[in-house]
Amino acid sequence: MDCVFCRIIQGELPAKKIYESERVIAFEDIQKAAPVHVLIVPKQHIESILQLPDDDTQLLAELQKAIREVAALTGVAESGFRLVSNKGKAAGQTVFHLHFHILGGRDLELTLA
Ligand code: IU
Repeated sequence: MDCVFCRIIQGELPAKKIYESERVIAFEDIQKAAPVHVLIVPKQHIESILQLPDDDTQLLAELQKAIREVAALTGVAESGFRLVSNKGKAAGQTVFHLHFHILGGRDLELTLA
């Protein structure tokens, strides 16, 4: 298996876990870009947001719940946070296993790109 997030999910590589449900895991980004920088990741290998099935309502609900729980657990639910998912190299995607960045804990720049 050459997917680094699949290896984290299998427990083969370490990560600081923040939250877990049946089909979703959230762990701290290894190279934090903000005081709070957590990745929300489906356990199933899905390459990007475009491969996320829109009829998998359980997974969609678990992802939404993970966003809410991680925001609460890390204290950014009130202070504010940014939610980002990069799709493709040109957008900066470096790990080709779908993930959502939650960034917060400081004032973020207003620019989106
Ligand atoms: P991107 O959107 O694909 O660029 O985000 C990948 C993120 O995964 C990036 O912020 C890395 O720091 C992070 N990461 C990680 O947390 N642990 C790892 O072992 C590897 C990358 I490789």
